[in-house]
Amino acid sequence: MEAQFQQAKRLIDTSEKILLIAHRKPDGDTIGSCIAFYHALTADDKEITMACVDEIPSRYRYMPDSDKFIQEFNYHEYDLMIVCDAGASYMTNYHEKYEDIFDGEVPVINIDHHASNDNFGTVNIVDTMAASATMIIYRFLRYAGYDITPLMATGLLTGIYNDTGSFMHQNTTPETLKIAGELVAYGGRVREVSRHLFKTTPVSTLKLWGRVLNNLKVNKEGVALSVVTKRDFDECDADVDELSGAVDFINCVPKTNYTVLLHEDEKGNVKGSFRTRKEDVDLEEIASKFGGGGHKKAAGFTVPGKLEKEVRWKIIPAHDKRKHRSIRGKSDLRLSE
Ligand SMILES: [Mn+2]
Repeated sequence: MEAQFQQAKRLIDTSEKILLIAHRKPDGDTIGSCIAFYHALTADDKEITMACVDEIPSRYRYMPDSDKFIQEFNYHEYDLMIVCDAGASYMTNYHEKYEDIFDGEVPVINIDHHASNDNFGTVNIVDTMAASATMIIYRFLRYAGYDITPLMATGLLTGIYNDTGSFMHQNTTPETLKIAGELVAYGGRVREVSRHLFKTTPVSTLKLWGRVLNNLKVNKEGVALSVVTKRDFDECDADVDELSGAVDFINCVPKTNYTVLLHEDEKGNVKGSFRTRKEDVDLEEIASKFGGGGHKKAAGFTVPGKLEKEVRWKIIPAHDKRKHRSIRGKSDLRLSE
């Protein structure tokens, strides 16, 4: 990691205008990462812009300057781009808007912790053992000699809280707790982070989670499965972001192998999220059957289509050309009544 840190520091030191990029559907880790970098590099007299294709959800707006994210930019104007917490370049979604953005004209520092990361950067700081991208960024900022302010510490702590489910996921290690402790010592506001991330829930979200709980079943294969349809979202007046965390919440049924939450999104896709508490289940492998990916214990996929209930819930693919992603014939996701 030292060599990559050194290369990244050199790139930053020789750049004036730097663009920080969060991944699409931003979460506390990618936002906290950008905020920490923003404060560190602004204090270093750099001209910093933060960008994300999607709006920053209100629950993360407690972080100062979280309102400064822009959605569009001219990347040719920048000396350097730093992409935080994106498991692949397409996770930024900017490859659609700006086709050649990652072709190397502007150097890219890719800082991430997903096993799926394809090293799309000029410099790749990828540590799949890190619980959050902010843990790696914290190490980097310390290495590069930046002062950690309370605002930065709160952003970095947000990433750890977000990705460990407030220290409840398997990825919580002695190192995670050690860094979290150091961030608190730097003035990171634990109570503010946990209040916004885990103790603030609008009525629409509670209603939506009610649907998740109500639809939950365990099939013969020991799979806990729940579904949320477009209609559920409409009736609860909730949007897709509000489902975030629900799959972790239902991943608690005794004697199950893993948990699946299927939902329809507003773009005509079915998304699946997998979680397991078992050591001998590889969800990345299961998700890859549906063209998805992730980690061993947390994975997901997206297929164009909708959910339809016959006797069992199944995915109806939108186009036959995606035939190979059909889950017909595969029993894993079926929910026996
Ligand atoms: Mn992350």
